[in-house]
Formats: sequence, C-alpha cells, structure tokens
Amino acid sequence: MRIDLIRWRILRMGLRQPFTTSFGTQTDRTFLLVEVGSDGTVGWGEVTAFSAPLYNEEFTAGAEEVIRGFLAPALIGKEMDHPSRAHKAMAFVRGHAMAKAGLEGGIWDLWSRLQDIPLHEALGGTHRAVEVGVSIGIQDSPERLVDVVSAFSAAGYRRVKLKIEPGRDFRYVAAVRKQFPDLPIMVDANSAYTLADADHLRKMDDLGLMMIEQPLDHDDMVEHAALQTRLRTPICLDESIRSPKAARDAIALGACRIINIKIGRLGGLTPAIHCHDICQEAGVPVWCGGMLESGVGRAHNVAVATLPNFTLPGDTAASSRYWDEDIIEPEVLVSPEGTICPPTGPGIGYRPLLERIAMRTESLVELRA
Ligand code: OSB
Ligand code: MG
Repeated sequence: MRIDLIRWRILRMGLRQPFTTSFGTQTDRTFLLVEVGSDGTVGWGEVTAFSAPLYNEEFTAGAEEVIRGFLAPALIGKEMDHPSRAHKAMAFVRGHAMAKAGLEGGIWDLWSRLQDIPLHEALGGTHRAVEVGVSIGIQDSPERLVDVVSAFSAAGYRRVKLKIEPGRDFRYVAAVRKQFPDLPIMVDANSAYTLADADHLRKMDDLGLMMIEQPLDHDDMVEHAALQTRLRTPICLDESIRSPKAARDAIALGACRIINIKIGRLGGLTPAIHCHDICQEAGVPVWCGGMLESGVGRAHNVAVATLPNFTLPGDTAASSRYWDEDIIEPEVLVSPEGTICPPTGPGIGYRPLLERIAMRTESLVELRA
C-alpha cells in the first residue's frame, strides 16, 4: 500500500467525571485523532498525549508540531508492505513515542482493513475475550471511594485500580479492602513516593494487593529494584517502560514483576508487541494500560490486549465510564462478567462517527501525496 493521505485533528471531549491522579485533575480530554489513507481506504489512530506534559514530556500541541514537521513528511507517499515499516520510517526522530504511535496505529488499522482482517488478528491476538478492570481516580474521602468501588464492582469489572498519593493512600485502600475482602485490588501512585517512603509503602503488604504501580520516579529503575526487595506486593512499572529495551532492563534489574503496556508510551503497536514478547519469554505478565482514550484509541487497546501474555485485567474500561457519547459505533461495552469481546470486522472493527468527530474538532490539517 502507498500512503497517499495523512489527516490529523485536535479534538476536545468532556469527561463524564473529573479524573484525579497524583499529578493533577482532568475534566476534559484534548487529543489528536489521525487518519492515514491509501487509495480511498482510511485507517484511524489516536495520539494519547495529554494537553499538558504531566504524565510524560509529550503534550498535544507538541505532538502536532512533531507530526507536521517531521513524522508525516517521512510517511507520505511511501510504499509500505507491512505496518512495522512505519515504525522504522519514524525511528530517526528521537522520542515523541505517542506522536509516532498515533500515526503507526492509523497505518495498522489501514493495513488490516486492506487485508480484510480484524486488527487483533493482524497483531497475532489469541484471547477471544479481554478481561477488564477499572482505574479509579483519587476521591475526597475513604467513604466516597468505597461507594465508587461498589458501583464498578457491581457493574462487573474484574479488578479495581485505586489511584493513591501521600496522605490519601493506606486509609483509603484499607477501607475498600475491609468492605470487599475478595475483590482484586491494585494501586497506582504515578511516581508520588520516594525510596524514603519504603516503610510506609510496606504497610500495603497487609492489604493483599495484586500490585503497586509506579510508586517511584517516572524515569527510575534502580530504586524500584531496591524497593521491590523490601515489598512483598509486586511492583508494576508504567511510566518507566518507554521501550522494549526498558522492559528487558527492568526485568534484569528486578525493578518490577509485572509490566503495564501502553501503546502510546512505547511508541506504537510494533514496539508494544515486541515488549509483550520480551515479557512473555521472561515469564512476566502484562496488562493493557489506558490514557483516558476515545473509542479509537480504546479499540487499539482492546486489540493489543488479545495477545497471549496479557493475562491480567487491563484499564480498557467501557466507553460509558468516560464519555456520554463516544465517537465510535458500537461503543465499547463491558459484559456483566467483566470482559470485552473484540469485534470481528476488519481493522479496529468499530466505526468512527464522522459527524460526532466533526462536532468536536477544533482544528484539522491534511497532507496528500
Ligand atoms: O497511570 O495509568 C495511568 C490516566 C491518566 C494518566 C495515567 C494513568 C491513567 C489511568 C487511567 O490510570 C486509565 C484509563 O482508564 O484510561
Ligand atoms: Mg499508571
């Protein structure tokens, strides 16, 4: 296939509820949606960077600038026999993983549509149902958190992930554990602690958690390895795993026992699969993280989560957990058993709703070969 169209736009969508992590509160989502075309067929991708560089250094306006100036020109007019070519063609740009992943995702969708196969099949997926958990933002009180957990647990989610930060951690999680003795619970600190907090974090060992995600610095490995020797609870790395090689290093160092795979943070589906394979070989389970994606990014997450070593429930919650109206049809649904069935149609298998997308578009740029 020859890439003859690249179109990107900035969208803004209001979240149903504000989402609070240790690095801030989000009330809406501004992101880039990408279309990549060949001979009249179009594939869709999403750039998962937030509007501000708080999760990693990327942000929506910066990602757009990198796409406009460097990445789109490197792809337009190019012949590609396989989507992994796109990853290679963009490798000359250092970093900017999420900008690359949005374009590469569009190319994977396009390619699988042209092959007339579902994206999950193109990726080598094997699971016929994807297990789903839900990530719950920091709440104002332990009582409020228990209420929110009750609702999601009743809806079928297989595990809950509770965001924590110093001052809103042990007491909050303990309240949930007391109410739900058997519920799979994990916590995510988004780098809010230091190694000096090791004794404090060790109290979490009494709560029977599946894992603690990214307790220390966003770019750290060595201190996570030191912390893991002092915790029974498995550490899961998110922010620190920016490449397949980083996953290899983290495992070699003993910095984690579980890895969160995010397509955007890793720079695309090609490196995400590579990271999955490294973890599988090392016997390290993975699960699919989320970045409050619209339906387009969510569809990519569902597809990658069908790979065999995704053995833990991911953060790929239903569309309705985030949006009053998603921009795809059908929206992503979670069964009462807490699973998502990957769609059977070609490509991402969900139809982008052009009118809804147009209504929420703030700007649009198009490049043709
Ligand atoms: O650390 O996984 C994270 C949301 C924003 C930024 C970082 C993270 C998250 C989530 C939400 O946990 C995952 C989701 O539901 O999409
Ligand atoms: Mg995380």
